Amino acid sequence: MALERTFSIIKPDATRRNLTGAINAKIEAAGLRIVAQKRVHMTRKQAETFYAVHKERPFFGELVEQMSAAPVVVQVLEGDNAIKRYRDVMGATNPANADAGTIRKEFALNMGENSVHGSDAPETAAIEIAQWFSGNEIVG
Ligand code: 3AN
Repeated sequence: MALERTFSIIKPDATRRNLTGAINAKIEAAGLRIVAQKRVHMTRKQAETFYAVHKERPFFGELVEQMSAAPVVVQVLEGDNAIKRYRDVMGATNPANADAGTIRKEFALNMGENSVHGSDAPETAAIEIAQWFSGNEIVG
């Protein structure tokens, strides 16, 4: 198995409800190591840049609004097949379709306020990590 890194965000709906520790417990129980972490309040511009791939989608404005409305926790997670492993523990985008035991099943409020983000491929993981962390902030 390949040791990988993925990028994670604990979103405003979760930080507001004081769920950072509960979500980190699920991340660690899934065998992922939190090798970098910081709490930031995204500007609208940062949220627009981060989600630029979705800019034509009808929910883009709402997504940017939600992501910049309150602090988030950005993280780098490391482990065997970290990208898929984290997607599995996150659960489906729509919490109604998420498997039991996943973060979104337990904590997400709806499709938009779904508590966590995780990279979907190695290329996006590398880009997203570099957007938020410099090399010396990641300690594996
Ligand atoms: P995922 O986060 O599961 O990879 P994406 O990449 O399709 O899902 O969507 C990015 C984010 O956009 C989601 N986490 C969610 O916050 C929001 N989103 C996606 N689809 C919808 C939708 N139909 N309505 C509202 N928000 C959405």
